[in-house]
Parts: sequence; structure tokens; C-alpha cells
Amino acid sequence: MKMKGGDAFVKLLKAFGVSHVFGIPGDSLGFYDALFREDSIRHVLVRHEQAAAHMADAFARVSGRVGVCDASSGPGVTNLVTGLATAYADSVPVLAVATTSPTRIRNRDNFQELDQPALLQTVTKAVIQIDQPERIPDLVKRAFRIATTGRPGPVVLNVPLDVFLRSAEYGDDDFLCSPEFGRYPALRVRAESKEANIVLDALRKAHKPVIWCGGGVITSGASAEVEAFAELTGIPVTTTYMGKGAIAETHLLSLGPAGQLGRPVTNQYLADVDFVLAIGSRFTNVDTANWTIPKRGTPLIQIDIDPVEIGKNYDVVHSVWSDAKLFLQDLIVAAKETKWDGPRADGAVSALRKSWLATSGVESPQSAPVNDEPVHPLQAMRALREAMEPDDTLICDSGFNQIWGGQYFEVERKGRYYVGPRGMGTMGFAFPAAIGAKLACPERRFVALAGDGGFMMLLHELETSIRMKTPVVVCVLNNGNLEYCRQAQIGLMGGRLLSTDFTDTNFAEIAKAFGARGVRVTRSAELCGVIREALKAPVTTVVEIVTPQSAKPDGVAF
Ligand SMILES: Cc1ncc(C[n+]2csc(CCOP(=O)(O)OP(=O)(O)O)c2C)c(N)n1
Ligand SMILES: [Mg+2]
Repeated sequence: MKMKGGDAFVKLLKAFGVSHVFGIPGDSLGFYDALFREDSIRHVLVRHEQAAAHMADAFARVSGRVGVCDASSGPGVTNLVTGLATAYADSVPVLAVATTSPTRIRNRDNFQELDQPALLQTVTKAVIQIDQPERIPDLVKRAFRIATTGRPGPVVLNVPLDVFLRSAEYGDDDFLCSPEFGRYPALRVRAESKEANIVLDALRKAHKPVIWCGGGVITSGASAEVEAFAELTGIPVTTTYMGKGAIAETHLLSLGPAGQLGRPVTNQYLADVDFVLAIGSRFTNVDTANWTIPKRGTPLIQIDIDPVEIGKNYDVVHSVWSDAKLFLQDLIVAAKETKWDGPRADGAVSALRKSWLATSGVESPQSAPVNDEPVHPLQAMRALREAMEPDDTLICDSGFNQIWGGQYFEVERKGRYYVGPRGMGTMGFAFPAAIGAKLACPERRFVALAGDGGFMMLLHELETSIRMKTPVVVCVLNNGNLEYCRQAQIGLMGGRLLSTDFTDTNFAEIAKAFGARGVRVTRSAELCGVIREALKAPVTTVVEIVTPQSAKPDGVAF
């Protein structure tokens, strides 16, 4: 059958189960025209391409499907870079459709022409150039396979605008797809069966072992297995921020997040563990407080889907190249067969958590709601946890707000109920991410938690949220400055403050100007009720929380 390239392209997106594409039009006319003809795919016009990438990213994180975004050549594509880098750092499968100069006049310094593949190569898993409409089927299929197999990640399809407009002859086979590559992780790999017993034998020799979970556990959907294995063996579980939800953080065996931005009590517990079973973690400098937690030299077995991650930042006594979920299933079977009888940490770990909650966490006196102004971030965390149901999701930004959320907001269910731009620490992420997540899972409720600095970067997406009817809640911790940077300059530069403070901005009024709801809260006693109402509202609500300068999360070292 004869068909335009754009139509073939969109037919393939449909075959892989794509339901939403986030972007801004331009010279991608042939692509948009084909989308116009396809009722099953909704195009979501955004107001900045960075937001399109974040929306596609969060869409993928919460749905398990590939998120798709598009941008037109030149500045449209350069605007995608931050969002793609964020997805790449956090191993999220995003497919970006980038239009580029027409093939017949390429390399003549055209309007908006730049070397997009070179630009995007370092922030994506792959950049695929499609130069003939005939190649669309095999290269689109390839893009989905690359994005969803192994360690997932973003892939760019770089398409000259004429390729969408030109017609070609296609056969039925061209559109025969394996829809499983529209979801991730596709093609799970399982370690050899002997591996489970090797790991169990090593664990048996330990007196104080720990299970260390990174984002790979969540990506693999292995939380149920982590929790079951922990329960079976009594071994406690700690996580990175990306790994939050590997086990319910209220569980008797949950140690909460560790590392530079983790809980000091968790780090203390980890100081003398004598064995680490690491699953799906890259051991970044932040997650390990510059490779001091866990202590170097602690016997460590690392399980990862990406073999090059194993042994990269810590020496290992044994490597397991496997999908987390499948390997944990094997571990559970092997532990049951051989009757596990190691020491159980339930009591010690739950006592630790309870004392932390009562002294530093959301049950401590300083978190209690009061009528004083302004609202301490800890009081905000308590209000959030009280107002949100266990299956509501918190999406964090960057800056101190993310640390408040990461350390103090406990994920009460296993699974992905906490989302953050961890690898890149991208300011501006949380709000557009909430919109993308809401479009992926309209029945779920999402709360974005951002600082005044980060929210300001992409707050214009309020218009998108109103137009697309995606009611989400944005809690903005308004401390009038870039608190993270301010504290760093105080702690490390002798208090020589430069470019950290803003003038007063009323975010609630800004929200109203966009047609959203806006509430400015100055007393913590009101906050829980305001968030509860916002969660029920049929329209996006900005809850501006006026917080003091200088509030610092536990354990932040500068
Ligand atoms: C896009 C981007 N630019 C700069 C930074 C560096 N940075 C990290 S935290 C931070 C301050 C964040 O301020 P705000 O969003 O108000 O959060 P707060 O720390 O005040 O809670 C900055 C500028 C970043 N992470 N991302
Ligand atoms: Mg701030």
C-alpha cells in the first residue's frame, strides 16, 4: 500500500500502544498531519519542549509504557536536551521524534539546521536517523526495542521533514510489531540457576547483612519480590531515592533511604553491616556519600541488568547479571528450599525507624501543626503524608524540597509512589512530570513538590494543565530563595551569598491568573486540609507554602 511517511510513522506508534505524544509543532508538518488523522493518539501541546520531555518521562515512569515527545528542528530540539538527559540518567524509555532539515538541502547551513545527532548522542541511549520513508518501519521498531530492552533509556528518531511528507510503498509486514516493546522492561534476562545458591551461601555467612535497592528494582517491578525476600530472611532493606518503594517504607524491615541525602540513622546502621546485597543501583557519589556508605571493603554482591554497572563504583565479591525481579524469584525459591535460618533484624530496624520518626521525622514535636507563621518544611511533610492516601504519588523537583520529600515522606506501599529527577537533579521537573503522569494514569492522584526556584522554571505549563484538564496538586515550598545554594554558600564559602535570593512572589495569584486554583498557606495548622481539598479538586491547584529561610533537612552536611 502507498502511504505518506508520516502516516506510516504514526501507524507504527499506534501499533506499539502509544496513546499520547507531547510536543510543539514547527517544521514537523507531515508528522502532525498524520497525527491529525489518527484518533487513538492524543497530541499534547506543551509550552516548552523541556516540559514535553519531562511529561513523556513521567508518563513512562508511572505507566510502564514508552513515553513519546516531539520537537521541531533547531531550538525545538535543543530545548529537549535537559529532559532527555534527565530520562537518560534515570533509565527511562522515552522516544523523542526530532524533525530536521530536508534531505535534499542538508548541510547547507539551512534555517534551524544543526547537527542534532551529535548534540543528542550524549544524552540518549541511541540516535537513529531515518533518511528514506521506506526505512520508517524497521527503524521505528528498532527504536522501541532499544528503549525498552536491557537498561531502558531514551532514544531519538531524527527525521528530515520531507521523510514525513514523501510517500512510499509499504507491505502488511511493515506494520507487524511486537507490542511488548512498547512496554518495559522488555526481554527480561535471568541469571543461571546456580547463582541464587551462591548468593544465599554468601548471605548466610553474614551477621549483619543489608539489601541495598536502587531504581532498577522499581523499573523491574521487583518490589513485591524484595519485600517477600526480606520477610523470608529478616534482612533489612535500604534504598537510594530512586529505589524508594522497593519495600513499603513503613515495613518492619525498612531502613529508609541512605547516603548523602539519606537518613543519618540509616547511615549509622549501615556503618557496620558486614554484607551488602545490591540490586539495581549505580552507587552514585550522592547515594553513597562519596562512596563511604556502605563502607569500602564491605563484601558486596551486585545484581544488575546492565553488566557495565557491576563493579563500577564498588568492588564486588560476586556479580549477577540479571533482571532483578526474575533473580529475586529464584532467590526466594532457593531460600525456601534450603530453609533460611539467619538472624532477623525486624525488631532492631523497626525500633530505629520509630525513634527516628519521633525525634526527627513526621511524628516529632517540630513537625506538629501550629498556628505560627511560616510553615516549617517538616510540618509540610507531615501534612502531605496525612493528606495523601498510600496510593497517591509524590513527584519531587530538585533542591532542598527534594531532600525533604526523599527523607521524610515515607512511601507506604511498595512500588513507584515517589518520583524524582535523581540522576540529573533537574529543577523544573516536578510539575510537568505530574501532568504527564496524570495523562498516563488519570485514575491516580499526583502531587508535585517543588521549590520556588524550580517551579518558576516551567510554571507556564499551568496553561497546558488547564487546557488538557489534568488536575494535579503542586506544593511549592516558597522560601524566597535557592535554599540549597544559599546553604552551600554559607557552609562552604563563609556565608558570601551571591545570587541566591528572590523578591517576594505570590504563586497562588499566578496560578489563578492561569485559571488554576491557588492557595497561599502561611500556617501549618491549615495545610493538611488545604492539600486534601486540592486532591479532590477537578482542576490543578497550586498550594503555595510559605516556609522560612534556613530550614535544613537532617544530616545535610554543609
Ligand atoms: C536546571 C537546574 N539549574 C540549576 C541547578 C542547581 N541547583 C540545585 S538546587 C538549586 C536551588 C533550588 O532552589 P528551589 O527550587 O527554590 O529549592 P529549595 O532548595 O529552595 O528548596 C539549584 C539552583 C539545578 N539542579 N537544576
Ligand atoms: Mg527555594
